[in-house]
Amino acid sequence: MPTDTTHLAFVALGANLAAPVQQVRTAGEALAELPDSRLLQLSSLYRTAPVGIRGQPDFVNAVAALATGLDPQQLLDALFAVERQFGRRREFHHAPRTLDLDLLLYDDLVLASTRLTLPHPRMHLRAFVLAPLVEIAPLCRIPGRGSAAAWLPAVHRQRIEKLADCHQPQ
Ligand code: PH2
Ligand code: MG
Ligand code: MG
Repeated sequence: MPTDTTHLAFVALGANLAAPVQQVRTAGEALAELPDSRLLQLSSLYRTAPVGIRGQPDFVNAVAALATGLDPQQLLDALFAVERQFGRRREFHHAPRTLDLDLLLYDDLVLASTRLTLPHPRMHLRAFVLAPLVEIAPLCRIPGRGSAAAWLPAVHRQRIEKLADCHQPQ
């Protein structure tokens, strides 16, 4: 349970290797176990075309909302630790990954440090972030960019498909 001051953070989950649906689902469970934090919501899972890279398998993406008492750097470290648990190796920029966890938003904080830029600098250009984010937080605003939902038309050419909910019969 978050203690102290609670902050609202949004985290993007992505995987495109080794059973990505399972990876993202299990990663959602791992986020629920983060120290001093509570998982508020996990979006549906989406199958998405790779953006900015060629010749890689489709991704599975989702977005989580967390209440957390961690500060942004502590939260980033905790996310990297989960990535490592899932066997992530940082081989090269944009290498295929078993699990990628990106901190998108932390309250309405604007930050540019060597390790962390908030809001995530490309989140408003990516359907695989915007669609799950708007699903769980329709009124979400991106500091400096305005309403997240208002960016959706700009990314409508990026292929994205919501996967059936796991509890629904197939
Ligand atoms: N992540 C990237 C680059 N491209 N494309 C999709 N569809 N999903 C991702 O999670 C993704 C990407 C860099 O982390
Ligand atoms: Mg990423
Ligand atoms: Mg990342």
